[in-house]
Amino acid sequence: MSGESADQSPAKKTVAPTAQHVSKALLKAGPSLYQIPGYNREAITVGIMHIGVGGFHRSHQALYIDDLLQKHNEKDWAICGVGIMPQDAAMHKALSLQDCLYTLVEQDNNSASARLIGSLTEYIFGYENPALVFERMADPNIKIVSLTATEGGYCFNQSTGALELNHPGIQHDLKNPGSPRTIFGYLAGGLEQRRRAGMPPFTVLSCDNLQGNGHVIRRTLTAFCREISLELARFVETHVSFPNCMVDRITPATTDAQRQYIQDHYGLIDAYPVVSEPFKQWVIEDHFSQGRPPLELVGVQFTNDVAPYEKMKIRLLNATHSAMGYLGYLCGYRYIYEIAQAKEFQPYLQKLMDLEVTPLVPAVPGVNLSDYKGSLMERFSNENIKDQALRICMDGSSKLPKFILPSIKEELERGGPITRLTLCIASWMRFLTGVDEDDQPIPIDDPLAEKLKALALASKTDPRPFLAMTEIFGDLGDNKRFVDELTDLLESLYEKGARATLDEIGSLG
Ligand code: CS2
Repeated sequence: MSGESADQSPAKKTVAPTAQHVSKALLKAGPSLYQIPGYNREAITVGIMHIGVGGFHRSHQALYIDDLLQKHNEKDWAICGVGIMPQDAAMHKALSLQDCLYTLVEQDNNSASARLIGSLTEYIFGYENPALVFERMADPNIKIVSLTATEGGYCFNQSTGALELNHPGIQHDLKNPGSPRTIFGYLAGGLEQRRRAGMPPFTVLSCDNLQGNGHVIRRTLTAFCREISLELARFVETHVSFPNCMVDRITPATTDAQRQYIQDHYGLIDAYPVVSEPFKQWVIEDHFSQGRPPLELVGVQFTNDVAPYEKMKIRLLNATHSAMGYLGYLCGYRYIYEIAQAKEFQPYLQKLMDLEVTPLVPAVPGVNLSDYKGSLMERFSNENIKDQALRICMDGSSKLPKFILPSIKEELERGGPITRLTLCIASWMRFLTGVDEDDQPIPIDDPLAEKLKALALASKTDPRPFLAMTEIFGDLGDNKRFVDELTDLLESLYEKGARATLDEIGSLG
């Protein structure tokens, strides 16, 4: 990652012991500069299978479960991690060598703490060994299959909400049920085994940033199962619980600089550590047909309706992230903290949240929205986690239809302001041309990268060809007010540049 620095100050420099590889052998030595699991990992049972073990799962859900094991002796909820993508090979290798242990460093502006997390006790590389995933899914002790499949992993049409049956991954899974490539093939296969065996199904818990993530996976999975058998679809619709939940913890992609920092400061050689901010939040709807871990003991909030929490988080945190990512990158910044701290960005971001998003967010029980937005700006400004602008800019084709476009639509319906939200779309389109204002290449990381780039280049200051992607924009391309505002902002970005456009929009009342 360009611009990486091995110095992850401000943690005080400590003299670490001779560095050792992370593995269960370290647990015998007891705590050191870092904490270790204080429970017997041999005596705990897997109760959760998690598909999509990346940085976020390991800084969030796996930590909550580790806390339960650590402080409340809850022995039934260890996690079996599953990777289903070819790129999960690196995680598989690291966790196999490390007895599934890894280092989590929580870092704020004044302190850092490291801990070896032990709640993940198995990891299966489903991409190479799908049969083993199915075998484990038939274990009656596994009561929950949770997911972090990214916003794009749910394969639905952004404007209709329906499962994209023509998606290559979905087509593959329907034709090759024994070796799936998507969450759908795994979930359907696992649930079908249980149905045939007369076993109760596991709960499916989506932990992705989608409004109504439980509703989304229920709808899309049922549609997928309908292609296999009506009995299975009916079983899924009637017997499987799909709680909605809101998840939150900013977790940058793991870098070599972090690996070095952990080795230098804690004496740990970890192939796949994770560094995150100290803040974490999880709000879940409480319907789990097969029971659940008592997560309320470790700070998780249970509620009957998670919708207001999700809307607040996705429309404020994730949307502001996107607004910072594209425009910030075009202005030459590479880290989110630099953008959040930049004086010229603050009025833009504040007004985006206050004027264009806050009016759409319903009252959230126990939350003061001004305080919430203040805490977001503080979290974004945390310079020690070095969250990458390019991490935020990944997969815009599936993130922006969830984070930004719904707010534009709702504002258009109520005749409210959209300029600042629309600047995020304009910046994305400018970003997608693949070349910045200094003629340097911009890396585009999106499954639709080629198509997006071609259309962004064909559009330039006339957004109509780009907006014709109705699978992303729905009918927004027919809205004259939106198209006019987007055209003006694109003209400004191309003619005056990113910084001048930011100044102009930031100074609007
Ligand atoms: C980010 C999220 O991917 C993104 O664009 O906004 O990963 C964000 O960091 C998390 O949702 C924070 O909980």
